[in-house]
Amino acid sequence: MEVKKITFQIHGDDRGQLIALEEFKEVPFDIKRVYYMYDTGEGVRRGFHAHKCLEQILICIHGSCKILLDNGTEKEIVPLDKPYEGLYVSNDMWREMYDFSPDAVLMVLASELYDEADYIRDYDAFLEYVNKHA
Ligand code: T46
Repeated sequence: MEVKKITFQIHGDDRGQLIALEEFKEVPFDIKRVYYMYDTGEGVRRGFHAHKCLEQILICIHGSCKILLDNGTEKEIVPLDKPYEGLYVSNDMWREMYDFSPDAVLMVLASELYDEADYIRDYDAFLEYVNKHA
């Protein structure tokens, strides 16, 4: 499976570092929504779903976590621990997020507004969906 990590340009100077993200530049889609998770409890695993029509960039802007990506055939574990690195996650990809450090802040840029109907939360239904759309 091809994992798409994007390294963002760091605008650093003697005051510190700054990352700027613009749609269709660093981020390959129209950014319609931003959300982030923090204070994730020890041992917690989140996600356990795929999307029918959603592109996202996951950035661990503080601390660290791991992302499991599963396209129905292959699985890949991607560690995220750099505020200047984004993980592109397409639709049709089962995802789980885990191993959050206590200080982790996982920020997500999304191509669509929140829509519960876009979620596939059952793993067998996900496999059926990807096989049908292969
Ligand atoms: C994804 C992974 C990486 C909203 O009201 N609006 C939102 O935009 C989102 C993302 C969530 N919510 C509500 C829905 C639930 O009541 O927040 C609650 C927690 O959401 P959820 O259980 O879906 O969170 P995760 O961490 O399992 O998954 C999230 C995204 O939902 C999902 O699209 O790809 O992060």
